[in-house]
Amino acid sequence: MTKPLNVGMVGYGFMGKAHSNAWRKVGYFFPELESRPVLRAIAARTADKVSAFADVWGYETVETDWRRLIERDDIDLVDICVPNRFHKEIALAAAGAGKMICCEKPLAMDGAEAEEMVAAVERAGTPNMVWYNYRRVPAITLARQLIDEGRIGRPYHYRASFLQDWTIAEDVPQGGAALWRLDVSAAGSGVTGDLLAHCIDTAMWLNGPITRVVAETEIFVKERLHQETGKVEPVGIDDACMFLARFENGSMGTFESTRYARGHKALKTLEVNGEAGSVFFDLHDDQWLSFFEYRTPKSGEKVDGHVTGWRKIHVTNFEHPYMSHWWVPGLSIGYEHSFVHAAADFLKGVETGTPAEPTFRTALQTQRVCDAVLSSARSGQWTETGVAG
Ligand code: SOE
Repeated sequence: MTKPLNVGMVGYGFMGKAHSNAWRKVGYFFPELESRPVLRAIAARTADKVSAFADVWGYETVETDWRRLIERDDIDLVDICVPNRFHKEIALAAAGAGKMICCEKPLAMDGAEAEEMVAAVERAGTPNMVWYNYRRVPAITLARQLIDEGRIGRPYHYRASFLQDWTIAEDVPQGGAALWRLDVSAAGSGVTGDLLAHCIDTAMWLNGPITRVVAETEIFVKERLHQETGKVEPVGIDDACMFLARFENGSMGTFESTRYARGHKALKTLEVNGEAGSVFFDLHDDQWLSFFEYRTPKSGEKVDGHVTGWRKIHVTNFEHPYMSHWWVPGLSIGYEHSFVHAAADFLKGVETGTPAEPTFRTALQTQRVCDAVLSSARSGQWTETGVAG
């Protein structure tokens, strides 16, 4: 027996597409779920643009004020896909109306806002999730499985990077439709909240709480034309950020992100080195997980040094996370599927009562680390994150 679950989307940009696609496809590939998402309504300010998006994706109705969408009795779930500065207001209203909420990352502009959002959803007792989609790339989920199985042993190092190059030109404006990520008043921060937040979420999921950080940030282009004011204005976001981290489990981390790495479009990598093995992932090669397994030779055993090496696992077998829902072994999936998996896990969480991660409360921890990173970059000091296991 299936039952409809009415989705009300707020926003229709790049993430609006990714989420709409996920709600549309999840029932086809995870037919065991009871809930069948229905694209009931979408809200955005510009009537002709939101109507055009609704036609393409099959939304039944359109609102030009998100408040109207939240007031409607025929909406069960509000999906927030608008610039970060609007997340809190929409989430508080949606929680007040008792709706389920899925919010695009980062949860908020900063930790203080995120705390209010956590309090609101927990008061309302309404299911909630933040779309940190990379946890659900099967190769990354497999990395978590290998770590949980003890295959890398005691972790020593965590290394993460997220490199892009799309803001190098000085004449790229800030603010407005596609470029709000460059406007600090809309985004809250630059690469820290936009890109490193992904790396931090994945890192804490794989390797536990980050307790202290020391960071450096840089703004390479100091002024840009602001599309909304029409004036050249100071740039307030971090163009690049690097930080060192200490994890509660005693391991050390390095994190780097920039939008000025010429040639790199979305080079997201992670590596964990442990006493017994290592894992390495690269988003440009996202069906693969590299795994090195060290085995202490038994006494008298000859070590086959000439065949010792990294194993590259093609994460497409039915035994691999999520893959039994797709094609047959050897055939790959990609970026969009991480959102379908998030939608599936969310719905499963609603059905079983075990919430899908990251909830707003879990995503607040990522927000706290981001705050500590930005604060450390200002002070030049090691900074406690306040995050504990
Ligand atoms: C920025 O370019 C961006 O689109 C992020 O906002 C996404 O979260 C990331 O997954 C890809 O890059």
